[in-house]
Amino acid sequence: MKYLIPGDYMADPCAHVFNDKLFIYPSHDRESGIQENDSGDHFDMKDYHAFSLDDVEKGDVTDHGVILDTKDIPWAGRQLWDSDVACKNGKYYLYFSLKDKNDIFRLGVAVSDLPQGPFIPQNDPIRGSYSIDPCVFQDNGDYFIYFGGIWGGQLQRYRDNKALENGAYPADNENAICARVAKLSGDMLQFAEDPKPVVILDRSGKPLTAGDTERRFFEASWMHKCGGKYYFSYSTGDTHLICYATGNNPYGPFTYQGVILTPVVGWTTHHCITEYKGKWYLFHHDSVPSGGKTWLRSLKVTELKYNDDGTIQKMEGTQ
Ligand code: FUB
Repeated sequence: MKYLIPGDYMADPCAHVFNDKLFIYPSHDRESGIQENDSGDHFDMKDYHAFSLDDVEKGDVTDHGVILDTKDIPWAGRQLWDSDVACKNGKYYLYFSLKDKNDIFRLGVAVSDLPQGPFIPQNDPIRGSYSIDPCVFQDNGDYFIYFGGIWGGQLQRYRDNKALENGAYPADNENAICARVAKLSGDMLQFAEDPKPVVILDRSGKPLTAGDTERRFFEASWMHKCGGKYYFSYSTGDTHLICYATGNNPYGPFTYQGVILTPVVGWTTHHCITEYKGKWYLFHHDSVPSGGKTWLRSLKVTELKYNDDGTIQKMEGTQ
């Protein structure tokens, strides 16, 4: 596994091929001095950079500089977390997680004519959006947005897309909280429908339970398609695994398959899976270069391999 941007702290990668180049859009970690806590207040990021490269194994990474800054987002409170970028009809859409002025996480959109930005934010968050970690996936001309994260990501505060008076976690034997998915509107700026739960089933067809912390969803949704199968991958958060589940359409349900990446150094683990020039890659982060500081993470990449039956070969996070 190789560090991609040794000169700065970057995390939560999403990578996409635009105009034959590979573009990476990470979160930009910084030292804020904020005490570490379970709400993630110490992840106090303020801007994003875009990076591009032509060759994952040997090439130089170009830093395109700041592409969006919280000071330019009219509704911004604090904490610019994970993002994703999609392209439609020659325009680029950056989807991001940010707390509003009431300290509630929302999803925002910013638009650019170029993949390297800069991106101009919309005046308001996506209507009806909540929680964190957007991932946008294009399938047969439709665009789907996946999102959500429990604990500091606030997903436990919502049921049926409505805010609860008091956030609540299900009991261990109840169904786990699910990520959400919604089709995007034609202009890419709003949900086109009410978000639906991304249900993950075990091999016997039962939804994973909240107590099944080694397999249930926590945050960091990613969707990719390979060989006609839909792969929903995600972090288990407090058990520090990247896992995946497969299905036969973008909404699921998905059946749990296994672990892609064992725990890395650092608390969070977050990834994306992208094909470039005929190879599949896993991009992710760890906290080795910062000496284990959980809020100062560095981007890594490694080749991802499938077995003949479409299952993904497990990788060691400490490699
Ligand atoms: O970077 C802040 C948060 O940490 C992300 O939104 C989560 O997925 C976790 O990586």
